[in-house]
Amino acid sequence: CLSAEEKEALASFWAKLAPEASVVGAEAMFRFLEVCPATKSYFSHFDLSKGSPDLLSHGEKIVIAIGEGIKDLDNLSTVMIALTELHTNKLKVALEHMKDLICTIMVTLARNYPDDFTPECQYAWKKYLWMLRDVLLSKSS
Ligand code: ZNH
Repeated sequence: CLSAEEKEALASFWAKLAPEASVVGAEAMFRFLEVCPATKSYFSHFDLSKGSPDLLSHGEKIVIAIGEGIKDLDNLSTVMIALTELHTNKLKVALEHMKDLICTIMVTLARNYPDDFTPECQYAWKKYLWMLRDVLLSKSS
């Protein structure tokens, strides 16, 4: 569970990240596909070259969804209901792949926001993204 300080840290980080959602999201996706090449088959209909329009658009969707969660941390499973259905039941995303994406997202945040991504902030992000992972990969249906 997140403390009030951690929620605040995520909210203020989100204010910086939101305007750059597509560029930062595309970088995270490009890294993810290099670090976890087995997942390229999920995106065979995309242009997977660095900074491609497909990666910008998909990266933005992922980052915006992360932001929707930050705005409503106490209701994460409700906010994510459609994305849980997609990732758990339709795509059947593996836990290992979800972990690799979370890792590449954190590396991308650290690289783009070196001053803001303090160890305390990283801890809050880790806790939040692990909560999100558990919600997106719920086994409840
Ligand atoms: Zn995912 C999709 C988010 C992880 C795979 N995604 C998606 C979307 C979103 C997301 C928002 C869109 C939806 C619509 O359109 O409706 N994801 C997300 C997040 C995360 C994720 C937030 C974490 C954190 N995913 C993931 C992983 C994978 C995936 C790990 C693999 C492995 N997704 C996916 C796919 C899709 C998605 C395949 C579809 C794409 C297209 O478009 O086709």
